[in-house]
Amino acid sequence: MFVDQVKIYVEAGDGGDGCVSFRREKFVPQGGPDGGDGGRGGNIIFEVDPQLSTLVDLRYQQHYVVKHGGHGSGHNSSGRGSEDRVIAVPVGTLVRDFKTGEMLGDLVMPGQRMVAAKGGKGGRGNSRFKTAVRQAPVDAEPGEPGESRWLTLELKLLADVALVGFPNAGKSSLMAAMTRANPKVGAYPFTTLHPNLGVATWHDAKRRAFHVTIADVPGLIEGAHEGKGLGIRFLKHLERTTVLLHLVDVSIMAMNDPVTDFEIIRDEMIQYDEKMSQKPFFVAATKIDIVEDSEKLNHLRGYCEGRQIPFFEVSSASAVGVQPLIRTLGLAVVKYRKTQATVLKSDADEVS
Ligand SMILES: Nc1nc2c(ncn2[C@@H]2O[C@H](COP(=O)(O)OP(=O)(O)OP(=O)(O)O)[C@@H](O)[C@H]2O)c(=O)[nH]1
Ligand SMILES: [Mg+2]
Repeated sequence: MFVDQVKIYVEAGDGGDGCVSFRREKFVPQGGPDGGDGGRGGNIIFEVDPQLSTLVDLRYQQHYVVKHGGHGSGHNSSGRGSEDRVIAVPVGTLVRDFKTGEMLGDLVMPGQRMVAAKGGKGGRGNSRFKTAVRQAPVDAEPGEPGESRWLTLELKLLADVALVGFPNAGKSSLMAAMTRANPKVGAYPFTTLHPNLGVATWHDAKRRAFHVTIADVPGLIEGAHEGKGLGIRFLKHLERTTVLLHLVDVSIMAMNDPVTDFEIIRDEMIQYDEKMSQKPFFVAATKIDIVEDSEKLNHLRGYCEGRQIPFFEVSSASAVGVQPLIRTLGLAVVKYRKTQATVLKSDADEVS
């Protein structure tokens, strides 16, 4: 099951209480204070696990509570700290405070961690309160309470390339041809009900391997931005992809004019979010192994050439055109990553 929004409760451990105790030994009259400190309460931590692609595990478990740190005891023994609880989340998880809506974190890098609720410090035992003039303090601190709150987690996929198009355009088939992913393919609309992720690999002239993450998004239809079909729910996953690859069926299976198909999808995305118009995008004509007369293909090619839109022809069935497409997408993504790195660097320069 694909789940991209959950609400969870996190409660970190309270710190253990400090202890009030005095040394009692047969030949040591009036032994001083020896109450130990409480242990710290464990934190609740989110950690990005690149293997995950949904928040489904958090749908089934909603409450995360860490137990308190151990209390201090006599003989100056400190309480044990309680262990942190680590919750694995997928790449692209946004964390918000449920009550205030405040954005607390954006977890984008594999292995990245964020403290979701901080454990309380242990209280000090009475041996810490001894001074020259107070030889027998009877005070000790209680442990600090651990942080607790309700959080909303929202997944917005972070893929380099998203495959977009009408149902049946051939998105999942191309995904299967480009990556090791094995999405469901079917000769009926809306075979794909949630986004799938896969990784395509290509090599540059020096045989260095590059990886490009690809998202196969459920088919869009006219009115998607208003919720038609599978609608808006999945359009949000396109917000954070770098490159959009429009797939347009030009084969004998296609019902409509390919240029109209392309324009409808492009329009839907821009109506959903104006920023989509700024993303680099490519067009690929699909299923070219079953093109009978080339009218549709030529029409789409002419349209793209006239507008300087990078245009490709592919067949997932025969793998024609797939490798050059991966390479071009890869180069576009690498170029984008470089500009991002420069942007980040110039930000850093400004700060320093
Ligand atoms: N001959 C041929 N058939 C293809 C090719 N690509 C896809 N098809 C067929 O087209 C139909 C739809 O393919 P899918 O890959 O499921 O299309 P989709 O865009 O993922 O569809 P939805 O998930 O419903 O949006 C299936 O019957 C595929 O077998 C191709 O390159 N050549
Ligand atoms: Mg599909």
